[in-house]
Amino acid sequence: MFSSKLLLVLATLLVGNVVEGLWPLPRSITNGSTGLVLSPTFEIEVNGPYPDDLQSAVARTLEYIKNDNHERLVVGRGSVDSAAIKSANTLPSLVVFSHDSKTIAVEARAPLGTRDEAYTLDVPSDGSPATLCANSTLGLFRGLTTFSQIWYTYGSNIYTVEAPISISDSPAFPYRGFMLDTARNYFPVDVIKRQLEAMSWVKQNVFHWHIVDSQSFPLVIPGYETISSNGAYSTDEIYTPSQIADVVSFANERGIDVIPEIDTPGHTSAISTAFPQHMACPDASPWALYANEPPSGQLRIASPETVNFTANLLVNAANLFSGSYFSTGGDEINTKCYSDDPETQSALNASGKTFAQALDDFIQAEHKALRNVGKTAVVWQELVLTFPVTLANDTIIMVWITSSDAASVVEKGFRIVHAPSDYFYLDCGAGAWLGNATAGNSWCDPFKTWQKAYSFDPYANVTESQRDLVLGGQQALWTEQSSPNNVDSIVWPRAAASAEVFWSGPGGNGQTALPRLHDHAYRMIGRGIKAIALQPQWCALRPG
Ligand code: CP6
Repeated sequence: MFSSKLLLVLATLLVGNVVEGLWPLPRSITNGSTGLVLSPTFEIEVNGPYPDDLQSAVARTLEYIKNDNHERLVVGRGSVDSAAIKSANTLPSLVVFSHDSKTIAVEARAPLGTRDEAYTLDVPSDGSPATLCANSTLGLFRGLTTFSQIWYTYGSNIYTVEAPISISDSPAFPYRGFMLDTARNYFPVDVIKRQLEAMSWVKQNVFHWHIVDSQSFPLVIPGYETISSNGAYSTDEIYTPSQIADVVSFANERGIDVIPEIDTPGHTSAISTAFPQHMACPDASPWALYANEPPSGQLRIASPETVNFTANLLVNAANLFSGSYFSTGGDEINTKCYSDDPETQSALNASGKTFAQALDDFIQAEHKALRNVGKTAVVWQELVLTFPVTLANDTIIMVWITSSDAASVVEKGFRIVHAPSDYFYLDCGAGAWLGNATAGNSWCDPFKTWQKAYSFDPYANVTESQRDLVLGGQQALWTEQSSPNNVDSIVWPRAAASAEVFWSGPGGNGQTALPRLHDHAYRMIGRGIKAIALQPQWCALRPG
C-alpha cells in the first residue's frame, strides 16, 4: 500500500502530470510523456466471452472516443502538443481479455463487497496494441471507462501525450453512490438515464432512488395503482413497471445497482390520497407541528391492518426491482402525529404496546416481508439512533444528519453508507419551506462546494477495527428546489467529488485534483451534461 503510494508520488515528480483527464484517479498508475495517436482504423477487439452488454459498452466507448472532440485544457490547447503528435506512434487497437460470460448487469447487482471491479490497462507508446484485463465483465467495463478518458482531440488527431500508460485499479470502497429524490419534483426517465450515464463515467455503482415521498407518489405499484393515479403530480408524471425495468437495466448495464426507497412510516402523506384509513394526521395544521415539510401524514404503525398493508405494498414495489437491497426509509418520524391520532392511540391501548414497541413491530414486519422476497433492508440513521428498533445485523444504515453520527452507528456494529448533510447535500432541501429559508440555516448555508465533499474522510469517526463497516458513501439531491431544468448543473461535476473519495480512497488533495476535475467537467459537457464551470475559461483556454 505504502510503497505503491510512494511510487505514485515519485512518478508524479519525475514525469509531471499524472494522466490529466482521469476521474477518479486510479489506485496505481505510471505514465510517460510520449505522444501516441489513435489509428483512424482503431478498434476494440474482445478475446473470450463477449456478453451483450459488454458489446454495447465497447460500442459506446468507441463512440465517446470518436465524438468527445475534447481538447486538452492547457494554454494554447493542442497546438503545444503538435510536435509530440507529429513524432507519435499509432495505436492500432485495444485488446480486451475477457474471462467471464456473466453480463455487466448481473455482476453490478451482486452483494456489496463481492463485486469485482478491478482491472489492469496498459497503453504502450511503441505502436503495439493496448491491453485491458480483468477477472470480471464489470472490471472490463471500469477499464473501458478509464480508457475513454485518456484521449484528446487536436485537428483530426485523437491523441495522448502521456504514453506509455500502465494502470492497475480497483475501488477503495464497495459503495459509491448518488441519491435522487423524484417526489418533490418529477424527473422523466430520459433525465434519470442521463444522470446514470454520468455516474458511470466516474465509476459510481449505486443509484439510491428516493422515488416517492409525501408530496407525490410517482411509482406505479401493481395492486396499488390508485396511489400513483391519485398521488402522482399528473397521469404523465409516473414511473410504470416497464419504465422501472428500463431504468434498472440501463443502470445495471452501466455497472450501477439501483436501491429503491419507499420512505416509511413518515414521508408518506401521498398514500392518503388512495388509502386514507392507513394515515395518521393527514394534512394537519399547522403542518410544522406534524412534519418537517407539508403535507403531514404518517402510516398508522400501531394498526395491524396498516402493518399488513405496508408489508404487502413494499413487497409488490420491491418485486419491480432486480437488485438485492431495498430502503424502507425511517427518517424524521414525528411523535405528535401519533399522539394526536385517535386511531393510533386506541390501537396502542388495545395491544398494550408503547409507541416504541409498535414502531419496532412495524419495521420488523416490513423487513421480514422484504427478506422473504430476497431483499436486504436499508434504513436512515434514526432507526438506530433516535428511535432504535430491532434490525437484522446485515441492515445497511444511511448516516445523513451529520458526519459525526457515523461513530455511534458503527459502534453498534452496523454497516454504514456516509450520506452526511454537512458534506454531501447538493442542495438545500427543507429550505424550500417558509421559516427554513433563513440565511445561515446550517442545512444549506454555506453551499457545499466540490472541494468540501472532496475533503470528506470516511474514517474520521471510525476506529481501525470498525473500518470494514464503512461501505462507502453518496452525495444526494433532494429536489424541493430542483427539477429537470437544473439537475445536471446542481449535480455535476460536484457529485464526482465523492466518486473519487470512495474509489481512490481518502486523502486526495483538492488543489492537485482541480485540473483533473476541470478536464472531466469539460468531457461531461461534450457528452451532453450541463455541468457547471469550476474555473474561468481563462485559466486553461486562453490563446497561447
Ligand atoms: N426528505 C426526506 C427530505 C430530507 C430527508 N428525508 C432532508 C432533510 C434535511 C435536509 C434535506 C433533506 N427532504 N424524505 C432527510 C433524509 Cl437539509
